[in-house]
Amino acid sequence: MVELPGGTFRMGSDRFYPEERPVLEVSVGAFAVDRRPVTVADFRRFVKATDYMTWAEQAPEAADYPDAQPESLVPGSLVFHKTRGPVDLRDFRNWWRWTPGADWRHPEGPDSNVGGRELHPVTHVAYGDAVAYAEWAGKSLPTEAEWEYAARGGLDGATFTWGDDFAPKGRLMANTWQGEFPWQNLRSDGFEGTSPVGRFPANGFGLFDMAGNVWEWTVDDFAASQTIRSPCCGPQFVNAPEERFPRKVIKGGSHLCAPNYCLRYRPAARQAESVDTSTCHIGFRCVVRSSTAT
Ligand SMILES: [Cu+2]
Repeated sequence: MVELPGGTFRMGSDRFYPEERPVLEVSVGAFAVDRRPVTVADFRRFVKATDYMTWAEQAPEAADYPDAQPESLVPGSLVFHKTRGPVDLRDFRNWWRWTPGADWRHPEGPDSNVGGRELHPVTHVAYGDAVAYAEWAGKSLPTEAEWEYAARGGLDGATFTWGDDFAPKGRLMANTWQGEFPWQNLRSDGFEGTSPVGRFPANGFGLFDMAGNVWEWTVDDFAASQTIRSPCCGPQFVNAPEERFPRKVIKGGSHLCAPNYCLRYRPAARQAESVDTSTCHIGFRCVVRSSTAT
């Protein structure tokens, strides 16, 4: 982990999506943060030690999903599928598929596995799975402010975690989507899906993958007052007031974020995700708050 002193910074951005506004001055206390997202190997150690079963590995309760078809009340998770050509970007069902048998060990479904991906971020973890891991590790999940403060790496107000230029000297600094989402992945960064953690340059605080690769869970509830006019590459379940599961803020963007659709590989970017949702592009990292001032 990396120890960060507390500090005050400008959180949010007024240059991109409405849910990032307004820019506010925010202070955070001292804390330590994982240098990298939690990997498949890390998560495997946790599961071995505790026999933990993730949300995706358990059948959803019918009572929680009154509108669901019985055949969809089976263990599973959301998997991204590249389309054959351009599609209506307003309907995420064009590229997200509820996939029975998809889970952290089977990221593309029951016939897939994580062979060769032990050092990739763990995916298909719902919010409760991330909390359970953090508790086991003696850590916590970050608040949104802690996460954004860490992601900015000391560059106050910069667009990206590394500065204002997306590709300084032509170098790609994070695992994002190049090409036209969701059908053309040019792989200019070398990866179509997730990438091993730490493959791209660290930010000013020595933290890896604070942009792109996978979205990361935070403990903050997504403020109900904020409207979402620009749905992300992610499944954007805007729950009704009687929602059964609260929505949390996720941060950082993912390997699915593309400029033509979702320019969210930025520290200010944020999305709402229902706590019961797991996907192939959401993971997490942990923090430890300093309990006493010295
Ligand atoms: Cu996105």
